[in-house]
Amino acid sequence: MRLTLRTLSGIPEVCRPPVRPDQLQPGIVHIGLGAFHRAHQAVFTQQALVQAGGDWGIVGVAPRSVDVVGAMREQDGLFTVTRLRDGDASASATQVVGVHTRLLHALTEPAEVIAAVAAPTTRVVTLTVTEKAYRLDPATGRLRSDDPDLRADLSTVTEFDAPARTLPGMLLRGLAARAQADAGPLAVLCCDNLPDNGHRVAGMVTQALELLTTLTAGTVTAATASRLTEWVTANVAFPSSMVDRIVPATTPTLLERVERVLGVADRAAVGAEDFSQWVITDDFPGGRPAWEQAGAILTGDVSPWERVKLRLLNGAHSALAYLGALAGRATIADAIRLPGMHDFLTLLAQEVSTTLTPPPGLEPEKYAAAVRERFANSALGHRTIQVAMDGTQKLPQRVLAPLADLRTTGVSPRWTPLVLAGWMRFVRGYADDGSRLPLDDPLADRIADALRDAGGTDPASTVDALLGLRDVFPASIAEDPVIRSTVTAWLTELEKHGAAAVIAGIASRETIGPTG
Ligand code: CS2
Repeated sequence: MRLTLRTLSGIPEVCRPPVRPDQLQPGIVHIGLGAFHRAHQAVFTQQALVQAGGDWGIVGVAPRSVDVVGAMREQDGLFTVTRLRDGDASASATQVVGVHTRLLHALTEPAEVIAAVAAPTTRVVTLTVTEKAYRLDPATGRLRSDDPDLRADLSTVTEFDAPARTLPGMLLRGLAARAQADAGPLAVLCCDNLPDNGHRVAGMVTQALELLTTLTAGTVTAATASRLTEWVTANVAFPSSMVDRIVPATTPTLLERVERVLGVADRAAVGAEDFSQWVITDDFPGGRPAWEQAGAILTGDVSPWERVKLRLLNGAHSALAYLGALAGRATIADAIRLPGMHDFLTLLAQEVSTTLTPPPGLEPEKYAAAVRERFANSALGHRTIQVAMDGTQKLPQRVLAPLADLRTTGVSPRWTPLVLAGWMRFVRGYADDGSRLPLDDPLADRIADALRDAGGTDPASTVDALLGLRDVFPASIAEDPVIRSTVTAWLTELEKHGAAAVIAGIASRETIGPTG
């Protein structure tokens, strides 16, 4: 038996959803049906509907994988979110969410997806597709205009029933269809961990439109491109948002727990920490759900929030992922329990905080301490390998941007370079005990080529080779002698002693660690 509208009455009352998908009208198209969306935007939207109502049901679109779409369809759009807390196995920790009015699979149902974006009832498109899907150059944030999949998508931008290969391609098709139907203004809201994410996506769309005008192949004429550009400029807003909730990949243990609690199976279940935050630029020309009534902060400028979060939370998360994985720790909670890790993360946060202008009332040291407590939640079982993936897409905003800012103010950073050195050792593919580490990164082949072509396997050659990936490391980082020598010194330490010993020695090595 599965969780469905029909079996809802049999599950414990405390778990039942406050709204039902069959009583909602859609107003949002969400692209990216991963665990994060289900535990974040879906939950905020449900709460906003409870508080203020409105036609804000969600049409959920999975770009590639069909699994979640299949599972949610079989469950009438329903799924559960379980709050994961040590020692809490209560039924009330599991809540059914019922805001998805329709589920679509972009690869096999491209025309339906485009029609949903073009529908006048749709007024917001939200995105959680991960950093790499935007096809942006990580170092500059500019669209990778030489990407063959993207070019193929753009040259067929008005073929609405052909599946798009890329997210920018899918979005442009949707906007082209909406422009054709003149279906009214729209907000495209990025909910991925990118810096200035609204501006990035706006830039992505503008650059894709420029590219469109230069492409001669395909069915697109210059007139189509310029009409579309005009329509987008007049009708589409790209608010920014800072999203925060730790949502690890679903495990078999969680599925079993949920089935025990509900008495029926939920194949789209997700587990998450209790904490949840959403800060959004209030720029929605077609209206929006009353997310502020669900606890979101609607503001004029998200960037101070987003910078604090990317640098103090995500930066520390990546540090734990690489150094923890090297030290043989399977989860983030295990990694933060490495002796000395708290001291290191505290020093790292102090160093990074000098690059921040936090929003009023936010104290970076307190924020960083609260983040460390969240990471220590062992009920999450968040794997270091999961956070370690896609490093080339994550490090620029989490680690390289604060490094560059520190250098601009004449500081010689000491702790941030250790995170970079950890990544460099991690991508060599072996933990400190010699076991293999997987490299899951869109630039994995380029990393492998760079390491193979390096002059040697010593730390200096490794640093040279990897900093040569210029679409990841801008010249301000790659050519800075202080950064190069500090990263090389930390990599040498990591190779000599292993990550656990380096971290254990941090507190006592304040005066003897690499200083550049
Ligand atoms: C993590 C984030 O996987 C990762 O890279 O750092 O997904 C993190 O859990 C979220 O941003 C928390 O809001």
